[in-house]
Amino acid sequence: MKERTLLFIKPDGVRRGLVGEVISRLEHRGLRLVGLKMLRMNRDLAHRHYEEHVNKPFYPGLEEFILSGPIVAMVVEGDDVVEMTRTMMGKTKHTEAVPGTIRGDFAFSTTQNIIHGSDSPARAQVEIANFFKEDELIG
Ligand code: IDP
Ligand code: MG
Repeated sequence: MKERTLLFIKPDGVRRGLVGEVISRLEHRGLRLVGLKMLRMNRDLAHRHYEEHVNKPFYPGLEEFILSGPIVAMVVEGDDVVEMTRTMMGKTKHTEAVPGTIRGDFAFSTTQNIIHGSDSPARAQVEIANFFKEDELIG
């Protein structure tokens, strides 16, 4: 079923010049970009985005990292895109991410793992609204 998801290239991916590489993989897989922007997250947005993690021990380090530089946020559309992009991203932990996935090819840290992707269609709707206004998405 056609759906949308929220992805962003984290500050490590931007610093390491992996923006084009990541977007290429998504485009080559047949996914359609419907929104794209570079921005710096702030504390408020970080809290809203990572609300399920704010009380976890790793959150302070995650927040410091995610605010450490610009990110490139995008909305992509395709059939079953949430599950498909999670597969393309690979596992959260760098030690478990399989080669061929984005994290498996580029990540060498659990926190600094190149890319975020929504983990369910319901969560995607919330996250898209956190980052994009309706008129920034090209139907
Ligand atoms: P996900 O990004 O694969 O959905 P989540 O469990 O939702 O993974 O965690 C969000 C982000 O928080 C991860 O991508 C990673 O940057 C960071 N993170 C998650 N678990 C840990 C951890 O155990 N130590 C350090 N950072 C973590
Ligand atoms: Mg997650």
